[in-house]
Amino acid sequence: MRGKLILIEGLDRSGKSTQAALLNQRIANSHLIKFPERSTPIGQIINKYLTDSSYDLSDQSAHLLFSANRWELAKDIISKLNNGEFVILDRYIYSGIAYSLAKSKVSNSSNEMNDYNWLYSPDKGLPKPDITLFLTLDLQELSNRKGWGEERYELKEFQIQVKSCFEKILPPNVNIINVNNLSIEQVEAEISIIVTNDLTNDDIHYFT
Ligand code: FDM
Ligand code: MG
Repeated sequence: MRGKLILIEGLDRSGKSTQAALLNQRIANSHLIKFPERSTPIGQIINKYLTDSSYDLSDQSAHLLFSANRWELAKDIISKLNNGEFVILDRYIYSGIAYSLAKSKVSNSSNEMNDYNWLYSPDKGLPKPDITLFLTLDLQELSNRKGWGEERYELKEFQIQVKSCFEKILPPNVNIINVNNLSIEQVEAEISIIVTNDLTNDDIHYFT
């Protein structure tokens, strides 16, 4: 039996990485992959872009690099799944589309960055998660959360755009969890129910 591909997407400060790590601990035989994966050749460029504000890339280049970073790991993900291992993803293509789209809303950027099909097409062919969860926060709570960091995109105003872009682009079968008033344990329990209810066995799916 192949392993399952489980994606946890979410707003910054929603507890996404905490939940991805907890789920990874709970499932025997699973691997956690966080995107961007900063250690690869392309990941190193992305890391520089995110952490060094003087290192500028065109918006299109940055977008394509995030997708290329997923392609760097695609083979590895597929082979793990075929080996019966689970793979938990912390961010994936929906972050790719939502953040780029959000950029186009805050600056007068080019047509491509505002074009869903253009943004989506480099990810076509990547393995598609069996289960996608999206952790969201109310706008008010998003504004109240502390801990915005130093990296590119870690600005409250930009995050509000990101939320609205995620809401536009997420497909209907995504499991949305509003974490506003929930403890870490409560979110963990909700995720656990969704994941265990959804373990049918079929072939790996791909984005088309
Ligand atoms: N990000 C992440 C993107 O802009 N596009 C992508 O495809 C992905 C995967 O990178 F601001 C952004 C989202 C976030 C930044 O992510 C770094 P982490 O989760 O904070 O490391
Ligand atoms: Mg971050």
